[in-house]
Amino acid sequence: MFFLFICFFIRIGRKNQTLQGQKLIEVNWKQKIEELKLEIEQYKIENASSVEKFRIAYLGTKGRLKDSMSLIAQVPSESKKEFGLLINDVKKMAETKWTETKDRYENNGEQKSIDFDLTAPSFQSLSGGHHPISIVRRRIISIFERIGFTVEEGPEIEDDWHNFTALNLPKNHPARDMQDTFFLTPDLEWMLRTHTSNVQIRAMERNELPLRIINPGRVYRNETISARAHCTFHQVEGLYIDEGVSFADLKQVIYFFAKELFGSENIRMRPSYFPFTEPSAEVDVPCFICEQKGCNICKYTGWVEILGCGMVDPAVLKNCNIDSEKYNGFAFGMGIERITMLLYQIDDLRLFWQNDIRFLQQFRSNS
Ligand code: 2NL
Repeated sequence: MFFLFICFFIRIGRKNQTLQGQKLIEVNWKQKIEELKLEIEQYKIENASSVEKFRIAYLGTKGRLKDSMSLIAQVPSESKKEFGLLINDVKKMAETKWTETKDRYENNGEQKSIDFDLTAPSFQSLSGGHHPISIVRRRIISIFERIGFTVEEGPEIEDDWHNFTALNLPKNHPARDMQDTFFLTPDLEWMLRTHTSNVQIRAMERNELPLRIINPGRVYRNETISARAHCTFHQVEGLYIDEGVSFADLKQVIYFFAKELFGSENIRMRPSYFPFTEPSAEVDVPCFICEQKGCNICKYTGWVEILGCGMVDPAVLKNCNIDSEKYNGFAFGMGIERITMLLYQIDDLRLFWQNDIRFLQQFRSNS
């Protein structure tokens, strides 16, 4: 009996011992977390480098918080939840302290010491601009659009029919010699177009009349490059086909164009020759380089040519299956380079191709 009594007391004692031990550990982990919390609160962050030091010390992979997590092994299971909540709070607190101080020091604090004049003028941004040929092409197009012409484009590689034959320039016709052509095939069937008239032939072949089109584009001629000539250049041609179109209509369109582009109707029309128009004319404007006193640009005539035009030859209409008894019309063509040179007083055509920024930037403000 006595033995049992003793045993009973020993058991109670042990139980008390373990209870006391558990309490000890509990106090221990709670205390550790409280200490860590206090430490974090009191940590002084005074510059950007201590922000990083703080992060490594407390939030890093080998930091104090990670370390404290391992305490969980010693925490009795009924307190594990409480432990989790507590350590999470401390972690959140450390993270807030870190992000807030990081923002403060990295965005403002340390930059104040950077030697930079905030009042200095900003760097000039480089704005692009259009090439002078594009500026003038767009101006020409917009003038004709205002009187009902629509833009149409076509191929730069063309066959004999659309570039020559349909335009009243049959094979072996001497007028073909006026245009030195880049042929692409030995049978001379394919070539780089020598003018944009090919687009107009293609438009007329569609037989949707009346027709009022403007055709800008790049054209090619086998010429030696000089200040006045280039093997690649740009044209704008126009075509108007309807019933009862007269030369007076052509003249009015040209007057309107001259007034809009050059600001004056003071133009001169001279009789001329083109294989595809009859009658034909060339249009001159007063030489504004020398103010008609005479210079080598106007070849001492006081006038410079800006375009060629005429009434479309009935043979051309027939080639496109248009009834030339019912329909007629006019056509005109101009070189964009030539007009640009006149408008901006440029004396060397090669400047358009050299892409020299000192030349191009003079046109920057224009659209
Ligand atoms: C010039 C002269 C011209 C035409 C082009 C044309 C087109 C067809 C029918 C008749 Cl489809 N004519 N185009 C007419 C007269 C002159 O260009 O000096 N160009 C730079």
